[in-house]
Amino acid sequence: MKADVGLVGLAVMGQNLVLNIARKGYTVAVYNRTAERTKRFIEERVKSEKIVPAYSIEDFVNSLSKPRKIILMVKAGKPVDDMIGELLPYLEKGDLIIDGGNSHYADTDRRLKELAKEGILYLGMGVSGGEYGALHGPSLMPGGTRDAYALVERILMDIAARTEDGPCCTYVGDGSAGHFVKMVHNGIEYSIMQSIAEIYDLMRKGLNLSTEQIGSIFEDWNNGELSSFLMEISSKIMRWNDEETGKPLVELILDKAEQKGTGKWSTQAALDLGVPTFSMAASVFARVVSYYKEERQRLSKLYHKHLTLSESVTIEELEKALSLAYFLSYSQGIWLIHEASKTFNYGIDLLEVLRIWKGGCIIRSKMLDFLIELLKDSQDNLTFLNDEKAQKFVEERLDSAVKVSNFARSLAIPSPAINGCLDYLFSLTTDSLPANLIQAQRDFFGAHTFERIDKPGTFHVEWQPLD
Ligand code: NBP
Repeated sequence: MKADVGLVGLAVMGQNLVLNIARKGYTVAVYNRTAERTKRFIEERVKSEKIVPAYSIEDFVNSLSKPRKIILMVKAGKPVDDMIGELLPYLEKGDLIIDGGNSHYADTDRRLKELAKEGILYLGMGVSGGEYGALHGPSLMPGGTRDAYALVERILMDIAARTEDGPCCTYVGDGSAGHFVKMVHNGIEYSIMQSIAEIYDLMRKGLNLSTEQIGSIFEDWNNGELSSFLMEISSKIMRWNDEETGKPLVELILDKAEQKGTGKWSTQAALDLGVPTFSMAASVFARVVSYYKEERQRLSKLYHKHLTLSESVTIEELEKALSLAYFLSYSQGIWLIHEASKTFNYGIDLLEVLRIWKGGCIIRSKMLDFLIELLKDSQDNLTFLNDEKAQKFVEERLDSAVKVSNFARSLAIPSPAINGCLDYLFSLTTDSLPANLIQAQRDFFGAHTFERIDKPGTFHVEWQPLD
């Protein structure tokens, strides 16, 4: 009997996704570039006959029922092109390749076009939820043609996470829509993670709370409006003690944050599309600067920041500040997705995007229900801010967020994500910005012209004699 679906790439994500698919009753053929990894997987984790290993591309492709459906879970970038190149000679028109990795959306568009010429269907699918999600139900963000999606809709719906609103999978849109949405999902993730990290930093350095105490507070918060996957894991991390030393492990972890690129790509896309994702960009830079550990160590001995301490903050104020940061992180991301959908004709339904983020994925949170409510009220409320309920929500938390920001500033504790969120909000809700001076400066040195507020037209002034 032929397999229903094939999967290439048996690292963390691939293995768990295969087990998930097989548990849902499908037969899966598996292949990995390094045969040893396939053997180990079969020996150590596979108990079901529904998972069939293949040790050559030809055997793998031949073991699949037609039209063939092949999920790639290999490292993003060249490995995806390499695998497609190896598969192509054995595929037939109408077969489907699904790239489930974190590919850059421009690569997905290129591959879609190249494969369409060969008659091969292609989906770029965001998969969120890490290894646990892959095994127990991820949030799936497939994009490409509807024909291609129709071939695998049932399987994807079956393996996705479920909430009371249905499976966390939807046809996201045309072209690279799925990978774009997954990329921005990760951009939001960067902003929320950084905001949580900043609050933790303030709690330990500003309020002198122990890691244990911070863990209890995070646990409490996870039962309230901050209820979310990232809050839940942060509370667990705070309570995790190192076996060897008995100390909280988090305090023993080197403060150099790694990144794989999706936050940077989101920021690059935001710059290209003209969307002011202040805190997303700041969170990428926060990871970048963390990497300069030796430089930071040297300079920290040189600079003694004798600042005037601002009024301290309460736990409730920290909670409100973080809640506002969550809200504004989603706001930036949804706006960015909307702008991309317009520019690239993705045809994305933002309500569906919010819905499929409710389960399985890293940025799942209780707040998504509130955002869905706001967007349902007015479909063009892309920042969520154009709504009385949102206005009330923001105003109830703003004082606290500003107090938190001031407290952090006065202690010289960096808080780029929280400040990025505040600058995003303040900039968007300020009628008069100092961009008038920027325009005057541009006209002064470059004759770039300006508009006026008191009459129509384009103006230029000879600010200084040329000779
Ligand atoms: P990795 O991103 O670490 O990739 C390892 C896999 O890629 C192995 O199967 C490896 O085969 C294969 N591979 C490489 Br590397 N180069 C190859 C090539 N030239 N040809 C064929 N195969 C090649 O694995 P992962 O962490 O499971 O992630 C898979 C994808 O899912 C990535 O795009 C990742 O960004 C994305 N993703 C990961 C997570 C997560 O939590 N890890 C979450 C969501 C999405 P080998 O065994 O022969 O070296």
